[in-house]
Amino acid sequence: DPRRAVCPGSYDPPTIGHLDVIRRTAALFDEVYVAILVNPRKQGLFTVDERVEMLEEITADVPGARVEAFSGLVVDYCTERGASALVKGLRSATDYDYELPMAHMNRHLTGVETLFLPGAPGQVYVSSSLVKEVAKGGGDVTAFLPPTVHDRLRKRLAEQG
Ligand code: COD
Repeated sequence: DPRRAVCPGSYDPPTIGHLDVIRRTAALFDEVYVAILVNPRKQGLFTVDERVEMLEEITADVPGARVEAFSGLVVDYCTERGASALVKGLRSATDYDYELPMAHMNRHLTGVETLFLPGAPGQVYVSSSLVKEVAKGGGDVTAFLPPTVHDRLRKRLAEQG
């Protein structure tokens, strides 16, 4: 059976930090499901369909990567896809404190394991929300986004005026 991992997130928008985690996961597993959480209560800057498109574009050259949206519990998504591990990027102790209870809960629920990869050094202070805030204010965020994502962000912010 192929070894499958899931990299879940909001990806609003996906960053170079996210892509680094996805690439490194792909190097360790046969297949990687990049799973975008559909959260009806939280409206993003990008629609879920737009996030799927962006992630498909930036992972086109990543072997074994597939992009999908999911709703509900991430453990149920893992079971449906036959994935034995969740892989998450770790930026700081704050990420760890936030992620550890979920890792325990998810293992309790189905036995799925959570693996943490330390974030790429130049990207660990970056989050999707920080990138959006800085870009809205006119700051340069090219160092943190794949070029195609950067283009889309500029267009979206221009549309919003
Ligand atoms: N470098 C390295 N890692 C990064 C970076 C970066 N620059 N930026 C983000 N990451 C990591 C984050 O630490 C996170 O692990 C992942 O990438 C995704 O980040 P985001 O911001 O896109 O997504 P989040 O944190 O909003 O996603 C949360 C989940 C969707 C993973 C989580 O809420 C979830 O699994 N929800 C599903 C519902 C569920 O099962 N809930 C019960 C859990 S017990």
